[in-house]
Amino acid sequence: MPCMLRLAIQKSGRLSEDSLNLIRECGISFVSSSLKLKTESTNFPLEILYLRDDDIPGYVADGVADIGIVGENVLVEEGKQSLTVEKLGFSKCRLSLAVPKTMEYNSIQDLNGKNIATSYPNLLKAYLQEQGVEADIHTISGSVEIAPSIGLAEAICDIVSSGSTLISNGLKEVERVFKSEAALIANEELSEEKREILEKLLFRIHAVQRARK
Ligand code: PRT
Ligand code: ZN
Repeated sequence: MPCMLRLAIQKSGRLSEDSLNLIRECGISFVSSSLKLKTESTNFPLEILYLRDDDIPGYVADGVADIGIVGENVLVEEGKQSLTVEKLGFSKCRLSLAVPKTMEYNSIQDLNGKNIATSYPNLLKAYLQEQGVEADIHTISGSVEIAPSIGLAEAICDIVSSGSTLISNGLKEVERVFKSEAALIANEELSEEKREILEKLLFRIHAVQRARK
């Protein structure tokens, strides 16, 4: 069997369409179906695996997939930033701290002793430490924006892009913790053959990026 590079992308979510478009714009053809978990390109030695975004860094680190496309927020939260090959320029967003719009807020020190809900405890912890703030981090996996209104937390730390979700939940953005975009990641011990395929893929990605500018 010819050597193939295995790419992990998000199955369905905010990264999926732009990830697939990038591969297609590289001239790589494949048939994708929402029911399939795996597909092979018909004109390039690439196999695509469709996964939950949170699983992508781990799969690439373990070599189950050779390369992947994932948000830097997930990558750094999982402590896998060393896998980064390069940033891809889409799915831009930020991880921000937000408080109820009625709360008086002057500086990050106002969060001392507060209870903060987030799905990104590691990124938040590092930021608070750097700022010299001691707060209680409450980790929840979703619907973080409603935590203050149901009395679960006094502040939140969540992904923001337009800011409209915060506004519609009566919150205001007060600090930017982390800036994120999609990144291409790779296993650190690729075989010579796979490394050569990755180089070819990168060559095409760079051409696509130049053409987009
Ligand atoms: O099912 P799976 O686990 O694969 O997906 P997921 O639900 O965990 O992730 P998904 O698809 O929501 O996001 C994938 C990645 O897209 C994230 O990890 C980020 O890198 C990036 N991204 C870009 C965003 C956003 N923009 C974004 N706006 N991720 C989430 N949001 C959410 C945010 O959590 C909040 O609920 O959108 C809301 C805020 O949006 P605004 O525009 O109202 O500010
Ligand atoms: Zn996820």
